[in-house]
Amino acid sequence: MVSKKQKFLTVILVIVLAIVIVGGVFGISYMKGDVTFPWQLVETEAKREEVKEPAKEQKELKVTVKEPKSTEQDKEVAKEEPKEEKEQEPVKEPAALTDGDSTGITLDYYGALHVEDGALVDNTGKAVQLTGVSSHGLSWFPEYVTADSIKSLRDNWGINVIRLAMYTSDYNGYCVGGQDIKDTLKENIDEAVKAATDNDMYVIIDWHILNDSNPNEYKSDAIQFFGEMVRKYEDNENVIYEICNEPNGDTTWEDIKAYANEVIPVIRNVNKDALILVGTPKWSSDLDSVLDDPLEFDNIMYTYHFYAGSHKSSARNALTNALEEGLPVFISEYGFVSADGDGAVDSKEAAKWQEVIDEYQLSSCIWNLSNKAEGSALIASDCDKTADLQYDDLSEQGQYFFDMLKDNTKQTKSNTEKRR
Ligand code: IDC
Repeated sequence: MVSKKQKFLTVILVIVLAIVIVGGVFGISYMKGDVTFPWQLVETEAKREEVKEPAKEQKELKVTVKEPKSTEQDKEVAKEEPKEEKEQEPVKEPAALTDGDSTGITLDYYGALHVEDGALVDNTGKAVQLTGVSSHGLSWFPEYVTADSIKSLRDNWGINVIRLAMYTSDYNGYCVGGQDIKDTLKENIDEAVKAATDNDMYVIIDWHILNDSNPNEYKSDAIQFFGEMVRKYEDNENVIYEICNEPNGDTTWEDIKAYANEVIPVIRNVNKDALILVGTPKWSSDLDSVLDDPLEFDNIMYTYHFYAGSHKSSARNALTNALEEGLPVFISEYGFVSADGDGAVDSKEAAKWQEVIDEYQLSSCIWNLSNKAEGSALIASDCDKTADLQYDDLSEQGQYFFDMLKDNTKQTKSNTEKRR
């Protein structure tokens, strides 16, 4: 016989077993995350929103960084945001500008420049040496003076100056091409000055007279042009004004002096400290005439140009004589090829010129940043790239210059160490 009590205990046991089995199955499912209680639904939605948010930010961030013509405000935002991006998830840097071959150096930026005792110095009186490139004519090859190209010169070559050769009379020159050409040239200059400033580089605005042998021919244009430039770049301590490239033909130092005495005050009235370069007779090679009768302004340097394939020891002597006399000289244009801008590198003469540049710590710009099919172009004529160049993209002179930058820096460093 089964007692009432036993029946009752059996029922209880069955109920307890059922609870244990159901509870166990439910517990395992809960652990696996298959069960969501109604009160958890609100929380889950909130979490999903949190996950979505950063993705939205990343998308916007990429747009901001890629935008080339960002305003100052945009730039600040762009500067701040990458930090956040890195914390969330490492994303590849936007289109790198440092993919080209590199000299591995970065030449110094010195701030405002002055001329003291025939030499270029910074605010503390420390010697300054600028080393860089000259553009070809801005109307011919504007694609090499863009923000990307200039940034890459700084990142890959390490140089600290670019000269903007704006022809006045040759091919679509400033004084002969009409208003549209004038406007375009000024836009090119503006982009280049901004890029140079952004990359801690000096920039020379070069009034590139050539077939108009005498700077007085377009003097009134020059006065108007430099007046406009100096107002625009009054606060840019990195802008250098070259008021005439290469006077030639029968232009005398007296002619140049008369021109300089009118143009220099136009610049100095706005920026009393601007560094100004003045061309010299005979394609900027006659320093003797200047020594006899220099200009009466401060912060002036006279230009001397050489092409190693054509100009040799007598030209070097003329330069070193003037330097020994204390004349401030800036090599605003030179080449290791012939004076017609073509031919092969004369490496024997080039090395001798380089010794003079090193010994006197001269500032210089090599002619020219383009891929024109001529020996002086730094880029091979079959290369269309305007930034991030590989060594193979360079011409013979381009490779020679690139190697020289590397070697020279080693040399300068070891000299500095020796002096300590
Ligand atoms: C040359 C260019 C060449 C261009 C020519 C225009 O290399 O492509 O067709 O000008 O006349 C200078 C001048 C510079 C010359 C350069 C080479 O300042 O404008 O460039 N040179 O001839 N002085 C000495 C040499």
